[in-house]
Amino acid sequence: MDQSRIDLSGTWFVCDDRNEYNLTIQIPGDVHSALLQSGKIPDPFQGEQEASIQWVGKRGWSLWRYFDMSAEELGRARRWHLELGAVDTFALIMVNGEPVFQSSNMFVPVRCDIGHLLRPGRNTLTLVFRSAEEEAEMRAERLPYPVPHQIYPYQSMHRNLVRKVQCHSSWDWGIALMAYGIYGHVELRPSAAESIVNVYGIPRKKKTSDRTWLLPVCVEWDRLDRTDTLLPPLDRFPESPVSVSLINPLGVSVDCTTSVRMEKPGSLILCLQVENPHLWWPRGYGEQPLYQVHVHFGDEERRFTTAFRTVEVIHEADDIGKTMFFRINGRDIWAKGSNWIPVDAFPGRQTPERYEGLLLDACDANMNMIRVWGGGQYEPDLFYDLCDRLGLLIWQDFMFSCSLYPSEDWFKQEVVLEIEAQGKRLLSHPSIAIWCGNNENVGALNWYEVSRNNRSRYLNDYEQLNTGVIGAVIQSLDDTRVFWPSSPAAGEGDFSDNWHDDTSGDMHYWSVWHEGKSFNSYLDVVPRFCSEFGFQSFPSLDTIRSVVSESQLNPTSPELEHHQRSPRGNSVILETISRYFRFPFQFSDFIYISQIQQAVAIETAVNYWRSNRPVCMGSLFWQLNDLWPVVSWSSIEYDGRWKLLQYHAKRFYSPQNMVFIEKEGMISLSLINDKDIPVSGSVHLAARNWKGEEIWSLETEVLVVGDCSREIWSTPIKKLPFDRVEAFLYADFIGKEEVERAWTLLDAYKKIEFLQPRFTVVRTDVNTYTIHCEDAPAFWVTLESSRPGLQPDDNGFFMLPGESKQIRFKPIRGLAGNTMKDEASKAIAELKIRSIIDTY
Ligand code: BMA
Repeated sequence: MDQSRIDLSGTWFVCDDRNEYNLTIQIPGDVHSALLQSGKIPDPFQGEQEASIQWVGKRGWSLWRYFDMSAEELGRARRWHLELGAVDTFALIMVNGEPVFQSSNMFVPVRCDIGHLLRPGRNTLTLVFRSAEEEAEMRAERLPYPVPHQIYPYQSMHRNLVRKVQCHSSWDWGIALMAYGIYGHVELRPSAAESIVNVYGIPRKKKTSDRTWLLPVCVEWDRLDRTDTLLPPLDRFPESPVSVSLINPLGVSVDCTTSVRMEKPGSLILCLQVENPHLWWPRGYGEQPLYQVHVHFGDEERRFTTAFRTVEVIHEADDIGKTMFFRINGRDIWAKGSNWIPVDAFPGRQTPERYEGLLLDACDANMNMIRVWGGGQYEPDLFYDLCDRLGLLIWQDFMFSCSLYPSEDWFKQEVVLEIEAQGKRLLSHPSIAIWCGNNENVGALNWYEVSRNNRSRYLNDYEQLNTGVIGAVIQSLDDTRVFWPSSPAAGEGDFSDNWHDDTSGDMHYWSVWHEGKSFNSYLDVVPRFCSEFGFQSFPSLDTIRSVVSESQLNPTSPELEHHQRSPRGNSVILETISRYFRFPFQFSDFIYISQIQQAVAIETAVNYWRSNRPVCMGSLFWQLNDLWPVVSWSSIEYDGRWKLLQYHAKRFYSPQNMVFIEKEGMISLSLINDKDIPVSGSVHLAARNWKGEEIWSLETEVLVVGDCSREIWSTPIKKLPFDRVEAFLYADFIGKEEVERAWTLLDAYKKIEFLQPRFTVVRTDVNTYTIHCEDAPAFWVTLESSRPGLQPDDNGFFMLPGESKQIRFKPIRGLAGNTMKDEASKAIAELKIRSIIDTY
């Protein structure tokens, strides 16, 4: 932080409006965390205690702190701006008892001049919060007609009427925790009479040249005398009041020509012309060189980071419908990733370590895109900085989800400020590939009786807000990216059902989970881009034990059922297990099978859709993370532990792999190549029986060019010289490239008489083991260590008899990151190893 700023984070005071609770609170942070830390509320994650904390969201809370300023310090600046990253949500901000600002949208950062109220000596900054829940109720009463939203068992009502993280009010994987707090930066910034408010810009390639780029840097400032709204005429500045330098990834200033365009009073654009910059690529496609822009305005300096790349969303008519895929620097990208929800239900626990941990985990699983889902939050700068650095593309929703929204003026005004603020904050990030209006709000038009009965009224409201405000504002700020109307959507101006129609745009394919269809029905569709599809599993026994009592270790116990928020969730999991697997009677086996099942479901979809490149060009499964310990669709548990799905994702998203597809009586093998170099070599394709004896095989030569998927073998299943239930198939690639092995079972798993493999486990280093498999092939080999905080670097894998594999246990990233740092050096006392036969 710049030396002259005064940091106001740290210990504050908090009390409720009945004066029953008086305590300290860490800011940035939230009231629930403070109450929990001082023992005033029970842990809402535990058992069914969520109910007993709901009162917190219904009260008003005041947060305050004192800070001292000397006369000398005060005299240093004409103005002092109070800057708060996010105020959640309705707070009257007061300085020394005088009101200065009323916040009403947590997505609009606060910046207000409080200089005139500061005095030498002690100053008091107070935020008087009123209940967002009550405000929402009041707004609902004032509406001319109802504006419904989705409702879950624990629910804070009318969340769609307040601009606050929508899932604070609960979700089908989320606890109801209506947070209050101050997040992000909390500081007092000395400002000159004129000072910078915003700097931002994203490079674009000059149309007439291959090597020349333009980087328009927008600089906005305000001035002391707010009544003097007119900027002095341009000739007052013989030269621009602003200067800009561009620093390349090596830290060297880049020579570039600059032109200046005055925009309107208080803003100008400095356009840099840059020759032949290093290009930024998504991970797996190239490097991520980042450039720094330094803006000087008087004595003030502001910086931002950006990069040079082009991004296109190719949405063109073809024989099927209309494509949807991302083209970066002219290269078509197969987007592999997942959906992101807020890191924690307690905003105060959304630490940098956890952001970094989750994003590195996404990278480790070969993802190249993350969708910031519209029911959550615009993430802090750190998230976007990390994505820029790691080459993770971002699908950025605006924060509207699963609901209808009002389109009255007061609401639209709040939204205009929000989109302007977030657009300017985020648009310089090269990782953001698309702006998307909302999550599933088109579908929501059909979810409620009122909107079904009066579709045109609600559709009109939807359009006014979505296209008329959200789209219009972001497009006025950023003409380099597409504004995609909604997810899912067939395209602009289309309000049809993209849950079932796979011909155009992005699809949410939920028929397997929500409609109970078989895993095979993932093969009934070839989405052009699947931005959501998911299947739930139970988290690990350690995670479950951390929130339910020992007597409740059963999927349908009251405490564990409370941690299942999808109304039919457990029924779907249990019913699906009984369709595919032998029913596990041990609780730990049940968890294990539920995770295999989830991994198989998502893998079935991804394998098929990747093999259908270029018709399908992306899959983002639902969902990467959890914000409390819960049964959900996530691939990573609340504490950062990987479920089997995340390990499978590492394999099914690997840049070069082979996949078996069984469809309409045929079995085929495809090789997928997302790299730009050809894969050539041979493939050993074989069938083995349950003892592991090879009973059939063939060798075939393959050549698959870059950015391509090709079927390399196929046959009617009936023509295989063995019965489905007798053997399984696997394929190994022999050649220079590292292509993942493929394997598949040919019958419902429950019909198969697996045999017991014999494992020998040898410790080769502190927590590194060599696992050797004998006697029989082993399916979904899974290791569990007695040391919480450590997890294996591979899991849920397949082994042939005679094969060995080295596994290293590493500290779980993120939540456990800091506390568990030295875990890796402590030896694991007990190592459990299992494969599917152990559940028989
Ligand atoms: C999707 C999401 C979420 C939801 C998930 C599971 O469609 O957009 O709203 O949590 O399904 O039902």
